[in-house]
Amino acid sequence: MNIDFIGDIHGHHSLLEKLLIKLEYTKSKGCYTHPVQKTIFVGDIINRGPKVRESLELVFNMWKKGQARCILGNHEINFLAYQLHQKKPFLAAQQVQRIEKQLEHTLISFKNHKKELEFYTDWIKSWPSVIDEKGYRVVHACWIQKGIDFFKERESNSKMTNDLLVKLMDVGTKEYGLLHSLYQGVDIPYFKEGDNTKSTAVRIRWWDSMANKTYRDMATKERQRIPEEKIPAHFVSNSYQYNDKPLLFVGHFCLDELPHLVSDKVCCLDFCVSKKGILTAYRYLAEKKLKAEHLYFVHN
Ligand SMILES: [Mn+2]
Repeated sequence: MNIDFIGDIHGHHSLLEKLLIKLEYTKSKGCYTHPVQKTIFVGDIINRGPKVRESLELVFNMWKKGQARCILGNHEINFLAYQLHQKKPFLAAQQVQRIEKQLEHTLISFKNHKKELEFYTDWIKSWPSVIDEKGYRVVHACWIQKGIDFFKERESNSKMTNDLLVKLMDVGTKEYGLLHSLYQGVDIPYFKEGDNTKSTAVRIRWWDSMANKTYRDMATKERQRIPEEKIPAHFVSNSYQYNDKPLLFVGHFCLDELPHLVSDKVCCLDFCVSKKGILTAYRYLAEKKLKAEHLYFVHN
């Protein structure tokens, strides 16, 4: 099946429309469709941007028509946890504070639309964490088999449960660790020169080999600020490098550069819509190896 994979939208509704038009979708009765392509959104539809409610509405209309599917991003997980917390408090005060800051634009967007907020909350709960098909896979940030298996089993009925949400937000549980890797990626600590008491974490381009690489080589962003220090051997041997498997589509990383392929097998679709106003898609035509000419993007 031919699919257009679309990166993190974060409430940038007009950029999403611009991208769909570039990909030759047509709008009829409020819904964008394509005669040949299906659409998969890689998570993080909400937060940050100016039109969260409109973005959800657009994606929902495509979903309802059978045109599109979505997976959950870290922002949707936090959103669902927050919505549950409103009914049955379970989050720590610090977590609430952090999530409320993230949700600022989403809550403004739904201020006078409480019923819609409930409706979309229920719908988002039905999104899976993972799509695993014959020729392609989709996860928000990182493919770690142990975590993938866990979420696939828990979501076999395709619905995020309140019980699982509570565990996912509970620092220290196995579920929390798995959530972090799948939805946030892989962070590797390093110690600043002359201070071996406090470590800083560098989020890495986990899909690459770490052999003979420095922290700066592997960092997902702000590379000039990351030391050119070699990554210690014990991290290298625990590599997450993704090779020789179905193509994998992720979002999340808010990469610094202009859209490009980060590897032959892994396609990151997040080149930071909220900071740079770039929204990215990949047109998959059942190829076995990613092709640079299948990347499409629009900007403000
Ligand atoms: Mn994300």
